[in-house]
Amino acid sequence: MSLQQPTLANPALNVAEFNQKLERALEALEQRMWDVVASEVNVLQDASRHILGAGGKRVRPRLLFLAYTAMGGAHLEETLDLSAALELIHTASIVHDDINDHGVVRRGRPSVNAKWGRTFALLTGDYLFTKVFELIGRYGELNPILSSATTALVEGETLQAAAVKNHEFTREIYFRIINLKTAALFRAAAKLGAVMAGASREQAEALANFGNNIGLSFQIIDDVLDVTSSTEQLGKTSGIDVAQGRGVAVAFEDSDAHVGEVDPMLSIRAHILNGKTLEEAIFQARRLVEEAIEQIAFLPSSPAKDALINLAHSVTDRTN
Ligand code: GRG
Repeated sequence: MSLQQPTLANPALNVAEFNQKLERALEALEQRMWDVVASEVNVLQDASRHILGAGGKRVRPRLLFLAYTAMGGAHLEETLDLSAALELIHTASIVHDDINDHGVVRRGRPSVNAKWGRTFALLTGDYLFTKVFELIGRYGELNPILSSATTALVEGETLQAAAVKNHEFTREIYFRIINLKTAALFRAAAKLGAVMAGASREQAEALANFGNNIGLSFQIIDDVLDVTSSTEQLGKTSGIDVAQGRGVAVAFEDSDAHVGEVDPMLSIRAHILNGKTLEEAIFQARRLVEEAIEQIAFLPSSPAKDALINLAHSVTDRTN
Protein backbone atom coordinates (compact mmCIF):
# COMPACT_ATOMS: atom_id res chain seq x y z
CA MET A 1 0.00 0.00 0.00
CA SER A 2 1.33 3.44 -0.84
CA LEU A 3 -0.22 5.25 2.07
CA GLN A 4 1.89 7.97 3.64
CA GLN A 5 3.26 7.04 7.05
CA PRO A 6 1.98 9.21 9.89
CA THR A 7 4.47 11.39 11.71
CA LEU A 8 4.47 9.98 15.21
CA ALA A 9 3.90 12.69 17.78
CA ASN A 10 5.57 10.54 20.41
CA PRO A 11 7.86 8.09 18.62
CA ALA A 12 10.07 7.52 21.66
CA LEU A 13 7.37 5.75 23.69
CA ASN A 14 8.78 2.35 24.68
CA VAL A 15 6.68 -0.77 25.31
CA ALA A 16 6.51 -0.31 29.09
CA GLU A 17 5.53 3.36 28.83
CA PHE A 18 2.96 2.55 26.18
CA ASN A 19 1.42 -0.26 28.26
CA GLN A 20 1.24 1.99 31.28
CA LYS A 21 -0.46 4.74 29.28
CA LEU A 22 -2.96 2.29 27.85
CA GLU A 23 -3.76 0.79 31.27
CA ARG A 24 -4.29 4.27 32.71
CA ALA A 25 -6.62 5.17 29.85
CA LEU A 26 -8.62 1.97 30.37
CA GLU A 27 -8.89 2.68 34.12
CA ALA A 28 -10.02 6.25 33.40
CA LEU A 29 -12.60 4.83 31.00
CA GLU A 30 -14.06 2.63 33.77
CA GLN A 31 -14.30 5.61 36.11
CA ARG A 32 -15.88 7.83 33.47
CA MET A 33 -18.58 5.30 32.66
CA TRP A 34 -19.25 4.56 36.33
CA ASP A 35 -19.64 8.28 37.08
CA VAL A 36 -21.72 9.20 34.08
CA VAL A 37 -24.47 6.67 34.91
CA ALA A 38 -25.08 8.20 38.37
CA SER A 39 -28.80 8.77 38.88
CA GLU A 40 -31.21 9.58 41.66
CA VAL A 41 -33.43 6.89 40.21
CA ASN A 42 -31.86 3.94 42.00
CA VAL A 43 -32.81 1.19 39.62
CA LEU A 44 -31.18 2.95 36.64
CA GLN A 45 -27.95 3.56 38.51
CA ASP A 46 -27.87 0.09 40.09
CA ALA A 47 -28.67 -1.81 36.91
CA SER A 48 -26.21 0.28 34.86
CA ARG A 49 -23.44 -0.29 37.37
CA HIS A 50 -24.37 -3.97 37.61
CA ILE A 51 -23.63 -4.47 33.90
CA LEU A 52 -20.67 -2.05 33.75
CA GLY A 53 -19.12 -3.41 36.95
CA ALA A 54 -19.26 -6.96 35.59
CA GLY A 55 -16.37 -6.10 33.30
CA GLY A 56 -16.42 -7.12 29.68
CA LYS A 57 -13.45 -7.17 27.37
CA ARG A 58 -13.59 -3.45 26.44
CA VAL A 59 -12.33 -4.41 23.01
CA ARG A 60 -13.98 -1.48 21.21
CA PRO A 61 -12.49 1.34 23.33
CA ARG A 62 -9.16 -0.51 23.33
CA LEU A 63 -9.28 -0.49 19.53
CA LEU A 64 -9.98 3.24 19.52
CA PHE A 65 -7.08 3.95 21.91
CA LEU A 66 -4.69 1.79 19.88
CA ALA A 67 -5.68 3.26 16.52
CA TYR A 68 -5.24 6.75 17.96
CA THR A 69 -1.80 5.98 19.41
CA ALA A 70 -0.59 4.02 16.37
CA MET A 71 -1.51 7.02 14.20
CA GLY A 72 0.68 9.25 16.36
CA GLY A 73 -1.89 10.65 18.82
CA ALA A 74 -0.22 11.64 22.08
CA HIS A 75 -3.16 12.78 24.22
CA LEU A 76 -5.23 9.70 24.97
CA GLU A 77 -7.24 11.60 27.57
CA GLU A 78 -8.83 13.63 24.75
CA THR A 79 -10.43 10.45 23.40
CA LEU A 80 -11.80 9.35 26.77
CA ASP A 81 -15.41 10.55 26.44
CA LEU A 82 -15.60 9.26 22.89
CA SER A 83 -14.40 5.82 24.01
CA ALA A 84 -16.87 5.85 26.91
CA ALA A 85 -19.67 6.71 24.46
CA LEU A 86 -18.64 3.83 22.21
CA GLU A 87 -18.63 1.33 25.07
CA LEU A 88 -21.97 2.60 26.40
CA ILE A 89 -23.56 2.09 22.97
CA HIS A 90 -22.26 -1.47 23.02
CA THR A 91 -23.44 -1.96 26.62
CA ALA A 92 -26.93 -0.60 25.84
CA SER A 93 -27.12 -2.98 22.89
CA ILE A 94 -26.26 -6.09 24.92
CA VAL A 95 -28.79 -5.13 27.61
CA HIS A 96 -31.47 -4.88 24.91
CA ASP A 97 -30.17 -8.00 23.19
CA ASP A 98 -30.67 -10.05 26.35
CA ILE A 99 -34.28 -8.90 26.49
CA ASN A 100 -34.85 -9.92 22.87
CA ASP A 101 -33.12 -13.29 23.26
CA HIS A 102 -34.21 -14.06 26.84
CA GLY A 103 -30.53 -14.25 27.81
CA VAL A 104 -30.23 -14.76 31.56
CA VAL A 105 -26.44 -14.60 32.06
CA ARG A 106 -24.18 -11.80 30.86
CA ARG A 107 -20.58 -11.11 31.80
CA GLY A 108 -20.75 -13.88 34.35
CA ARG A 109 -23.68 -12.30 36.20
CA PRO A 110 -27.46 -12.48 35.92
CA SER A 111 -28.45 -10.32 32.96
CA VAL A 112 -30.26 -7.06 33.71
CA ASN A 113 -33.56 -8.57 32.55
CA ALA A 114 -32.99 -11.65 34.73
CA LYS A 115 -32.37 -9.50 37.79
CA TRP A 116 -34.72 -6.54 37.29
CA GLY A 117 -37.23 -7.81 34.70
CA ARG A 118 -37.84 -6.79 31.09
CA THR A 119 -39.31 -3.35 31.72
CA PHE A 120 -36.40 -2.09 33.80
CA ALA A 121 -33.92 -3.75 31.47
CA LEU A 122 -35.44 -1.94 28.52
CA LEU A 123 -35.24 1.35 30.41
CA THR A 124 -31.65 0.67 31.55
CA GLY A 125 -30.63 0.14 27.93
CA ASP A 126 -32.39 3.39 27.04
CA TYR A 127 -30.68 5.16 29.92
CA LEU A 128 -27.20 3.98 28.91
CA PHE A 129 -27.97 5.11 25.40
CA THR A 130 -29.10 8.59 26.48
CA LYS A 131 -25.82 9.02 28.36
CA VAL A 132 -24.03 8.77 25.02
CA PHE A 133 -25.39 12.22 24.10
CA GLU A 134 -23.88 13.69 27.24
CA LEU A 135 -20.47 12.29 26.30
CA ILE A 136 -20.22 13.12 22.61
CA GLY A 137 -21.23 16.77 22.58
CA ARG A 138 -17.70 18.09 22.27
CA TYR A 139 -16.66 15.87 19.36
CA GLY A 140 -18.73 17.85 16.82
CA GLU A 141 -17.99 16.57 13.34
CA LEU A 142 -17.07 13.08 14.60
CA ASN A 143 -20.62 12.43 15.76
CA PRO A 144 -21.84 11.15 12.36
CA ILE A 145 -19.27 8.34 12.47
CA LEU A 146 -20.74 7.16 15.75
CA SER A 147 -24.36 7.73 14.79
CA SER A 148 -24.12 5.77 11.53
CA ALA A 149 -22.47 2.86 13.38
CA THR A 150 -25.29 2.91 15.94
CA THR A 151 -27.90 2.94 13.21
CA ALA A 152 -26.14 -0.03 11.60
CA LEU A 153 -26.34 -1.91 14.91
CA VAL A 154 -30.10 -1.53 15.03
CA GLU A 155 -30.44 -2.36 11.32
CA GLY A 156 -28.33 -5.50 11.73
CA GLU A 157 -30.33 -6.72 14.71
CA THR A 158 -33.57 -6.04 12.83
CA LEU A 159 -32.40 -7.80 9.66
CA GLN A 160 -31.42 -10.77 11.81
CA ALA A 161 -34.88 -11.00 13.37
CA ALA A 162 -36.46 -10.71 9.92
CA ALA A 163 -34.16 -13.38 8.43
CA VAL A 164 -35.04 -15.80 11.23
CA LYS A 165 -38.74 -15.05 10.91
CA ASN A 166 -38.67 -15.60 7.14
CA HIS A 167 -36.41 -18.70 7.32
CA GLU A 168 -33.86 -17.09 5.01
CA PHE A 169 -30.69 -17.23 7.05
CA THR A 170 -28.36 -17.67 4.09
CA ARG A 171 -24.61 -17.12 4.12
CA GLU A 172 -25.00 -13.89 2.14
CA ILE A 173 -27.59 -12.50 4.54
CA TYR A 174 -25.47 -13.62 7.47
CA PHE A 175 -22.52 -11.52 6.28
CA ARG A 176 -24.79 -8.55 5.70
CA ILE A 177 -26.16 -8.89 9.24
CA ILE A 178 -22.80 -9.19 11.01
CA ASN A 179 -21.37 -6.33 9.00
CA LEU A 180 -24.13 -4.15 10.44
CA LYS A 181 -24.71 -5.50 13.94
CA THR A 182 -21.06 -5.97 14.96
CA ALA A 183 -18.45 -4.82 12.43
CA ALA A 184 -19.86 -1.30 12.11
CA LEU A 185 -18.97 -0.43 15.71
CA PHE A 186 -15.47 -1.89 15.36
CA ARG A 187 -15.07 0.11 12.14
CA ALA A 188 -16.18 3.28 13.93
CA ALA A 189 -13.81 2.62 16.86
CA ALA A 190 -10.73 2.33 14.66
CA LYS A 191 -11.75 5.19 12.40
CA LEU A 192 -12.53 7.53 15.30
CA GLY A 193 -9.13 6.84 16.86
CA ALA A 194 -7.39 7.53 13.56
CA VAL A 195 -9.33 10.73 12.84
CA MET A 196 -8.74 12.01 16.39
CA ALA A 197 -5.01 11.59 15.77
CA GLY A 198 -5.18 13.65 12.57
CA ALA A 199 -5.19 10.84 9.99
CA SER A 200 -5.69 11.67 6.32
CA ARG A 201 -8.84 10.38 4.63
CA GLU A 202 -6.95 7.37 3.19
CA GLN A 203 -5.28 6.52 6.48
CA ALA A 204 -8.58 6.76 8.37
CA GLU A 205 -10.21 4.49 5.77
CA ALA A 206 -7.42 1.92 6.13
CA LEU A 207 -7.89 1.87 9.91
CA ALA A 208 -11.68 1.69 9.42
CA ASN A 209 -11.26 -1.35 7.15
CA PHE A 210 -8.94 -2.92 9.72
CA GLY A 211 -11.68 -2.44 12.35
CA ASN A 212 -14.38 -3.75 10.04
CA ASN A 213 -12.53 -6.98 9.30
CA ILE A 214 -11.77 -7.50 12.97
CA GLY A 215 -15.45 -6.98 13.75
CA LEU A 216 -16.59 -9.54 11.16
CA SER A 217 -14.08 -12.03 12.49
CA PHE A 218 -15.08 -11.28 16.09
CA GLN A 219 -18.73 -12.06 15.35
CA ILE A 220 -17.94 -15.27 13.47
CA ILE A 221 -15.93 -16.51 16.45
CA ASP A 222 -18.70 -15.33 18.81
CA ASP A 223 -21.12 -17.53 16.89
CA VAL A 224 -18.72 -20.47 16.90
CA LEU A 225 -18.30 -20.15 20.68
CA ASP A 226 -22.08 -19.96 21.05
CA VAL A 227 -22.19 -23.53 19.71
CA THR A 228 -19.03 -25.00 21.23
CA SER A 229 -18.92 -23.44 24.72
CA SER A 230 -21.05 -23.51 27.83
CA THR A 231 -22.74 -20.60 29.56
CA GLU A 232 -20.15 -20.89 32.37
CA GLN A 233 -17.23 -20.69 29.95
CA LEU A 234 -18.67 -17.73 28.07
CA GLY A 235 -20.16 -15.84 31.00
CA LYS A 236 -23.29 -15.38 28.87
CA THR A 237 -26.18 -17.62 27.88
CA SER A 238 -24.87 -19.98 25.19
CA GLY A 239 -26.68 -21.93 22.49
CA ILE A 240 -29.05 -19.08 21.68
CA ASP A 241 -28.16 -18.87 17.99
CA VAL A 242 -28.97 -22.42 16.99
CA ALA A 243 -32.05 -22.43 19.21
CA GLN A 244 -33.28 -19.39 17.30
CA GLY A 245 -32.27 -20.64 13.85
CA ARG A 246 -29.43 -18.20 13.16
CA GLY A 247 -25.68 -17.58 13.55
CA VAL A 248 -22.68 -18.73 11.57
CA ALA A 249 -23.46 -22.39 12.16
CA VAL A 250 -26.87 -22.06 10.53
CA ALA A 251 -25.61 -19.84 7.71
CA PHE A 252 -22.70 -22.19 6.87
CA GLU A 253 -24.58 -25.45 7.39
CA ASP A 254 -25.69 -27.79 4.52
CA SER A 255 -29.42 -27.67 4.06
CA ASP A 256 -30.19 -31.41 4.36
CA ALA A 257 -28.36 -31.91 7.64
CA HIS A 258 -31.32 -32.37 9.98
CA VAL A 259 -34.21 -33.66 7.89
CA GLY A 260 -36.51 -36.10 9.69
CA GLU A 261 -34.90 -35.83 13.13
CA VAL A 262 -36.95 -35.99 16.35
CA ASP A 263 -35.31 -32.92 17.88
CA PRO A 264 -34.11 -30.66 15.03
CA MET A 265 -32.12 -28.36 17.31
CA LEU A 266 -30.14 -31.19 18.92
CA SER A 267 -29.61 -32.62 15.49
CA ILE A 268 -28.30 -29.35 14.03
CA ARG A 269 -25.93 -28.96 16.96
CA ALA A 270 -24.63 -32.52 16.63
CA HIS A 271 -24.17 -32.08 12.90
CA ILE A 272 -22.32 -28.81 13.36
CA LEU A 273 -20.01 -30.25 15.99
CA ASN A 274 -19.22 -33.30 13.84
CA GLY A 275 -18.90 -31.64 10.48
CA LYS A 276 -16.77 -29.10 8.67
CA THR A 277 -19.06 -26.14 9.37
CA LEU A 278 -17.14 -24.69 12.29
CA GLU A 279 -13.78 -25.43 10.71
CA GLU A 280 -14.80 -23.42 7.70
CA ALA A 281 -16.12 -20.57 9.84
CA ILE A 282 -12.84 -20.41 11.78
CA PHE A 283 -10.90 -20.46 8.52
CA GLN A 284 -12.92 -17.46 7.27
CA ALA A 285 -12.40 -15.64 10.56
CA ARG A 286 -8.61 -16.14 10.32
CA ARG A 287 -8.58 -14.96 6.71
CA LEU A 288 -10.39 -11.77 7.74
CA VAL A 289 -7.79 -11.14 10.44
CA GLU A 290 -4.94 -11.54 7.95
CA GLU A 291 -6.65 -9.10 5.58
CA ALA A 292 -7.11 -6.68 8.46
CA ILE A 293 -3.42 -6.75 9.30
CA GLU A 294 -2.53 -6.02 5.66
CA GLN A 295 -4.59 -2.83 5.93
CA ILE A 296 -2.30 -1.37 8.57
CA ALA A 297 1.01 -2.31 6.93
CA PHE A 298 1.59 1.40 6.24
CA LEU A 299 1.81 2.26 9.94
CA PRO A 300 5.35 2.78 11.25
CA SER A 301 6.58 0.25 13.81
CA SER A 302 5.49 1.12 17.33
CA PRO A 303 4.21 -0.65 20.45
CA ALA A 304 0.70 0.52 19.51
CA LYS A 305 0.93 -1.04 16.05
CA ASP A 306 2.13 -4.30 17.62
CA ALA A 307 -0.79 -4.12 20.05
CA LEU A 308 -3.22 -3.65 17.14
CA ILE A 309 -1.81 -6.77 15.47
CA ASN A 310 -2.06 -8.69 18.77
CA LEU A 311 -5.63 -7.52 19.20
CA ALA A 312 -6.41 -8.78 15.69
CA HIS A 313 -5.00 -12.23 16.48
CA SER A 314 -6.73 -12.34 19.87
CA VAL A 315 -10.09 -12.16 18.11
CA THR A 316 -9.68 -15.65 16.67
CA ASP A 317 -7.70 -17.06 19.60
CA ARG A 318 -10.23 -16.10 22.25
CA THR A 319 -12.26 -18.53 24.34
CA ASN A 320 -14.91 -16.10 25.66
C1 GRG B 1 -29.74 0.24 22.02
C2 GRG B 1 -27.89 0.93 20.49
C3 GRG B 1 -28.97 -0.01 20.79
C4 GRG B 1 -29.18 -1.06 19.94
C5 GRG B 1 -30.34 -1.97 19.98
C6 GRG B 1 -30.27 -5.05 20.44
C7 GRG B 1 -29.56 -4.28 19.38
C8 GRG B 1 -30.20 -3.04 18.87
C9 GRG B 1 -28.38 -4.65 18.91
C10 GRG B 1 -27.65 -5.84 19.40
C11 GRG B 1 -26.43 -6.07 18.60
C12 GRG B 1 -25.55 -7.13 19.18
C13 GRG B 1 -25.83 -7.74 20.51
C14 GRG B 1 -24.52 -7.54 18.48
C15 GRG B 1 -23.57 -8.56 18.98
C16 GRG B 1 -22.31 -7.89 19.36
C17 GRG B 1 -21.44 -8.76 20.23
C18 GRG B 1 -20.45 -9.65 19.56
C19 GRG B 1 -21.57 -8.71 21.56
C20 GRG B 1 -20.62 -9.34 22.50
O1 GRG B 1 -19.53 -8.45 22.57
P1 GRG B 1 -18.29 -8.67 23.54
O2 GRG B 1 -17.84 -10.09 23.44
O3 GRG B 1 -18.98 -8.45 24.95
O4 GRG B 1 -17.30 -7.61 23.26
P2 GRG B 1 -18.31 -7.93 26.32
O5 GRG B 1 -19.21 -8.46 27.38
O6 GRG B 1 -16.90 -8.50 26.40
O7 GRG B 1 -18.32 -6.45 26.24
